[in-house]
Amino acid sequence: EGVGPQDYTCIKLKVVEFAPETLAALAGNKEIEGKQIFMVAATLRPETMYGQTNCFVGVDIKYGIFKTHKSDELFLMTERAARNMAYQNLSPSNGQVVKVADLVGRQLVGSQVKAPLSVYPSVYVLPMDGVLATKGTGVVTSVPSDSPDDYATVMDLKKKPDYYKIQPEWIASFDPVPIIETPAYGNLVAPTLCAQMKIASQKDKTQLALAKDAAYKDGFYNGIMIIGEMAGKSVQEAKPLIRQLLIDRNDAVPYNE
Ligand code: A2H
Repeated sequence: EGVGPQDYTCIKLKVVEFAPETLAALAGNKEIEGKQIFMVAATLRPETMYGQTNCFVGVDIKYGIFKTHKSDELFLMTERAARNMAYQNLSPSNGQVVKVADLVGRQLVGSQVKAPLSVYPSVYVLPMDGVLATKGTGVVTSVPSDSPDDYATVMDLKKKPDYYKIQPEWIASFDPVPIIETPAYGNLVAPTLCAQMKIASQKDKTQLALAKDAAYKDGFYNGIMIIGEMAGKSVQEAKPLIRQLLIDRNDAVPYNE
């Protein structure tokens, strides 16, 4: 965990189709009938959401579906996040946590969600080893163009779909999207850094920590948006504007921990 409070943007990825395993786990559950269910992903880089290619869960992490401040919307995330949200006006009443279903990450893999701003109309839920149950919501939205962790994981999944128990087509045609241009690493910062640093897998933790640092600094201080509503603006300028745009469209909520 970081040293101080972290200001996240929680992106609402609307479930468009649950995987058969999820549906089996939810069979007969009356509480979810007629409700919109969102997988909620905490990010520090809302300006990168144009480049979402999938959503990550930890296969052994326990998730729940929770009532929210809106009667027709349910959030899928860890119970820990639901408890924090209950004190940030994101639950039915202050401090109240209402869980309507229990799920395990592996049951969610293969589900399809709509990722706001993404160039892909819908994306798949896939497994990532390093998702922490103790940070954010336990759901990570994946932007392989700008996050070395996401790119390295996507490479693993493309190389070994059987090992990760996924269908190749859940990721094969979802290429990283150029969304930010930087002088040092071009318009695909994470793939460029991973190639330069010979990072081949999400297991290369030491190298990935260095790449993450370099990508974050170059993207934030020197990046220019090359896609979407803020194209032409610097990342520093675009970040709060895109965050607000997502919140105004009901596609995100502010969240701190
Ligand atoms: B970021 P910090 Cl493009 N477990 O979003 C592991 N990682 C998690 C997580 C969890 N439970 N919850 C959030 N994260 C990731 C975008 C992004 C992110 C880009 C580049 C860098 C980056 C797309 N993924 O983060 O420890 C989320 O990934 C690198 C810092 O609180 C979130 O932002 O600093 C970031 O880690 C939060 O990490």
